[in-house]
Amino acid sequence: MDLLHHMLAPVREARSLRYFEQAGSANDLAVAWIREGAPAGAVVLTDTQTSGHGRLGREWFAPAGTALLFSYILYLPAELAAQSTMLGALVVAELCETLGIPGVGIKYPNDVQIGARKVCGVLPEAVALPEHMGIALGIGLNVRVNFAGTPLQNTAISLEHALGRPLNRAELLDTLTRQLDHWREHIPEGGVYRAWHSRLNMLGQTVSIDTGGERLQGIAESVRDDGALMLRLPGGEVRIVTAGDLVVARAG
Ligand code: BT5
Repeated sequence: MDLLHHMLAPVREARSLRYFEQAGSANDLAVAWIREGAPAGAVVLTDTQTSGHGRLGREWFAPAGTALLFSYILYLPAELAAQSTMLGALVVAELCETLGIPGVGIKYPNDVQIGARKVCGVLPEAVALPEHMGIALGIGLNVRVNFAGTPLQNTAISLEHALGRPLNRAELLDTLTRQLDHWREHIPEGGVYRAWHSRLNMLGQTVSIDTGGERLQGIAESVRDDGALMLRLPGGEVRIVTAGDLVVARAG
C-alpha cells in the first residue's frame, strides 16, 4: 500500500490534505470544502470512489489501490477558469515526460494520453464565489489499473505498464501538487496555455466532434486560451467549437 500515513507526510507538509480510503467523489468533497473556505492548494485524496465521475456524469473506473484520485483546490478569476483543465493536463503530461515515458500527449479537451491511450482524465468543477471562482480540479491518473477484460482495455493505459516498473502514488501526488502550485501562478500570463498547447497531439489532424446535437468533422487547427477549438470544415470555414467529445478520425 503506497498511500500509508507516513508516505503522505511530504504532501501534508506542503498543504492541507484530506485523505479518505473511500469516498463518493474527491471532486464532490472538494466542492464542499471550497464552500467552507478551503485554502488554495488544498487537496482531497481518496483511494477509491463509489461515484467517481467524468464529464456528463460518465463513470470513472478506478479499483482500490490502483489509481491516483484527487481534487486540487484553486481560485481563479472567472475569465481564466477554463485554463484549470489545461493546468491539470499539463502537470500530468510533464510528470509522464519526467518519468521518461515516450509518446505523451494531450488530447483536447481533458485527456492525457500515452500513444493513443488515455492515462489520465481531468475534470474541473467550479463554484461561483463573490470575487472569483473556486475550482475543484479533479484528476484521475491510472497508476496500476488493470484494464484487461474491461471495456477500456484498448483505450486506456496505466503508468506502471507504460514504464515497466512500480511507482509510489504518494510520491507522484507530491510531485503533481507542487507542480500545480508552481504552474497555477503562470496562468494569468499565458504560460500554462502555451505549455499545454505545445503538447496537444491532435492538431493538424482530421477529427470529428460531437458538440451536443451536431456532429462536425474537420481539421483541428488550434485551441484558444478560453478552451475553444478552432475547427476547419471541409468547405474552408473555421468554426469555433466550445465543447464536445473529440474523435481523431485519421492522421491528416
Ligand atoms: C474524464 O472524464 O476524463 C475526467 C475524469 C476525472 C476523474 C477524477 S477522479 C478525482 C475526481 N473526482 C471525480 O469524481 N472525478 C475526478 P471524461 O472525459 O468524461 O471521460 C470519461 C470516460 O473515460 C468514460 O466514459 C470512459 O470511457 C473513460 N474512462 C473511465 N475510466 C477510465 C480510466 N480509468 N482510464 C481511462 N479511461 C477511462
